[in-house]
Amino acid sequence: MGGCRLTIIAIALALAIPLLTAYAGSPISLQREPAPIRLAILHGPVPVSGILLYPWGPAGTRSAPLAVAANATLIPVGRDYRVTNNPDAQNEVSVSVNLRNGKNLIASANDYRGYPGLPGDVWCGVYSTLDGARSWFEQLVPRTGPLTQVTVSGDPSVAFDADGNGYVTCLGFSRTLNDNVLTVSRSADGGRTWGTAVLVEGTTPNVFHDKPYMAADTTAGPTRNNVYVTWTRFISGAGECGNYAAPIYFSRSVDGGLTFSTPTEISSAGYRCSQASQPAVGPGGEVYVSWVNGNRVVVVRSLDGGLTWGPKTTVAILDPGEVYGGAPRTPHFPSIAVNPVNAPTGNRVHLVWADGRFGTADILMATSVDGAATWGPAVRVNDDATNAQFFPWVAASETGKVFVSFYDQRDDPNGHDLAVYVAASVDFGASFQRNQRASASSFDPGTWFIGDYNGLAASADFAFPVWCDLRNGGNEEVYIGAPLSLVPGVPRMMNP
Ligand SMILES: [Ca+2]
Ligand SMILES: [Ca+2]
Ligand SMILES: [Ca+2]
Repeated sequence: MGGCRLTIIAIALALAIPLLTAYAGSPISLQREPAPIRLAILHGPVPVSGILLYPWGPAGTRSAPLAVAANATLIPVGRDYRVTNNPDAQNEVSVSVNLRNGKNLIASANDYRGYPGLPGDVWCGVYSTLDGARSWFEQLVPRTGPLTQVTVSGDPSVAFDADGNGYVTCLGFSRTLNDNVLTVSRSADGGRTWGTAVLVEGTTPNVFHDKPYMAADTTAGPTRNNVYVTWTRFISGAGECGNYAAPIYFSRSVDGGLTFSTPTEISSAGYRCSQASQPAVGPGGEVYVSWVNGNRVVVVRSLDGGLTWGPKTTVAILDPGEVYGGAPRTPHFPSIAVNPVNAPTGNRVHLVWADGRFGTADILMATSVDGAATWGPAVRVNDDATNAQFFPWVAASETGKVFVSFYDQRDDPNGHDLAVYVAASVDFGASFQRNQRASASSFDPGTWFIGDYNGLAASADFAFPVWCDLRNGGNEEVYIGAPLSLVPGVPRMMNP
């Protein structure tokens, strides 16, 4: 078991750090991810189309939800939209929906078009829509503030706060120097224009910051509009992972992204071989963070906006299975969502991950009914028993619906090509309706790097899954599934 765990950790490190390189002079020597680009095509600056009038109401109001009849769920079925349209690759997608305008979403990805005029091969891409995902405005996170120090950036994630301000994290570094900055930029116009990047953590000797993720507090309580960022610090030298340590760090902004707090560690002894953290906020402003420590899925909670943290709880010991034998790689990152609507017996916290315990990789979900103190049994979300499912994400909407999205090989007779499916629950995760396909076509991932995860946002009765797609002749693009048709609820218990 020990040897197995070490192997898993080693794989997690090598696989989960896409944007790292062994920069000269650094004691950290980490594998650079296989860049999927064939040609570095530089292009002119992305135009910004002027000032946008706010399509939503005054601060503090929310749009009328795009809801349909009670007990019916509208989720994408075979209708998707192209978010990016660029010959270079995009992958590792994040998405968030504006609670004050359900047709305004922002998405982000590693965007291998690179920043105009720089030798770097990848930059944080950020995309916005105002028409419910039909059309998208593509741009790169402006190279401002601390990002001017670096030539490469990636691992972006996005969030909207309660007032409709958008945020994007961006991890900047250099392939040849020891520059390494973690930043957040803010947009007050739905993602069309972005302010100056603000530093969360800068270059630190012997440390590489990796895989940030973010969440914003959209509650009406005292922590409303707090912005939370978590990430992994890979620290070279002796540590719990042999010759390095990988603790999880946390920072927050309480002033709308103008400043961020001094980063603090939220892992501890026994939890410093970690990766893939994700913060989430509960209806009372509770802050949860999930991550994977070796093959252990862990959650920690704060009840004071991230100042202090309770004990770690173990959700599950995942059974990882490599779907493609490493090409493309399929790490097993968990995802967390807290239902903003309480079930009749209390709040629900959901964790999903890909797991091989039932044979082929499946999407499992565990739910906590006591604020992540204890966890219920793992429930299989996918209703296909013979093919592989992986790269899950979970989101819960302000009407209490729970959605899970994932890659799925079920539509390929050879069990190889990938489609995207969504599972929806209208009973706080106790059961799921039959899975609905969200992608219009399957694609062959070949040996490309398809990222380490996809994303999902939920709004009222709608799910917006985003993913990396290779249907366009080997041109990786970001796609999104968006609402199309009414699907009557078909309750179905999915306990395997
Ligand atoms: Ca990454
Ligand atoms: Ca399966
Ligand atoms: Ca592309």
